Amino acid sequence: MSNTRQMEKLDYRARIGIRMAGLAAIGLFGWVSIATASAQALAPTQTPTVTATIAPTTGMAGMDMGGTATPPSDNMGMGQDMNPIDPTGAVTAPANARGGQPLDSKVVNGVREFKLTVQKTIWHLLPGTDVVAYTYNGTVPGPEIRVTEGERVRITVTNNLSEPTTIHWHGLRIPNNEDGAAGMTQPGIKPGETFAYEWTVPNTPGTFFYHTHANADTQQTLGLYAPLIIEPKNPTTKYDVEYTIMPGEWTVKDGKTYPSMDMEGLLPNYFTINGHSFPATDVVNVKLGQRVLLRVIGSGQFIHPLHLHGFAFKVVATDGYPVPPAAQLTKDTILIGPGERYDLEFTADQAGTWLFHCHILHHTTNNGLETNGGGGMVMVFNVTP
Ligand SMILES: [Cu+2]
Repeated sequence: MSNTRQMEKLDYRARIGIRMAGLAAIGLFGWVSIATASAQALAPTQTPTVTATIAPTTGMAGMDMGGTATPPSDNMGMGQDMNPIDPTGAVTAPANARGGQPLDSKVVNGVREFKLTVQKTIWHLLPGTDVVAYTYNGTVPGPEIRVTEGERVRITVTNNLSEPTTIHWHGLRIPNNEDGAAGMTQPGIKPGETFAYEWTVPNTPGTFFYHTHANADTQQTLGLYAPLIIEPKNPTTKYDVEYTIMPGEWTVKDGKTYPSMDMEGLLPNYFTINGHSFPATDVVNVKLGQRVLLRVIGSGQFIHPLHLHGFAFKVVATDGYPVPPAAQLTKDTILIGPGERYDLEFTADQAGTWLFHCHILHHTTNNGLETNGGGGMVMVFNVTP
């Protein structure tokens, strides 16, 4: 009997009890860690002798980054490294590099093989604004892995970062030991090491993605995410244009890159679609009357209400699974949260320069400013006769 089944058999009160116990454990652990860090901050050159008497009366005060351009350089005991990302060893991406491009593969003895290298990369959000990114094969997002249901695949990952990493195959129903959860299903892939994942593509054609599952709050926000598309063995639907959208958020201060997070001091000031901010985002050319499939993947750490000008779309799949026709909503704005996927279908029945953008309007600026009618999470569908 699986753990899940066992959990289902427990009554509600028992489950709440377990949760409370878990929270208490986390709370205790957090208190100990804060107290230790405070002692170290008070006496950095001495061995703290009376750690237990230092109470965490204002545990978050040290985290108040409001208005300061440079976060403090120490860890503050919160588990979050507040240092900027060290650019040492980063490879500079070509000026025209684009993320999410199809990854080459070859079939060896019946197994489709892909190769990924994880590395630090100087990545160009837009001309004049660079970040220190973590990348798969040098791009943000990483390259698209496109496979067909039922085939056997092997993905060989070489870690050129200075910290361990893993890859999680988000949404895929595959064996647990291939799940890529660092410290749970495998140790992190150490710097300089190579690790191979191998699994059979599940019979769930649709939109998925892959991303780091080690130190993920830093590694994923810095760019370690990429599309994973499962093609059906026998396709029934044909689209004229297909485009995948992966939001990202970036925190850049004084030219330094910090991992963007939903917390004071690390809130983002640059926003990307597929690794670029408007006006450097893609322009997708569509012919009048063509059918378009947009695959929206919640690769970022923030929610984004994405709005399409000029058209309404149908939500034809959610989280990689088809929506029955009778349940397909017609919308022009879709709220994408971290980890979610939506497949959106529309027919381009009107020519024009149509915007697709986040409707949290700070997200359509570059560090608070608009350029050429927008910024950040803005892109254009150019529909011509
Ligand atoms: Cu947004």
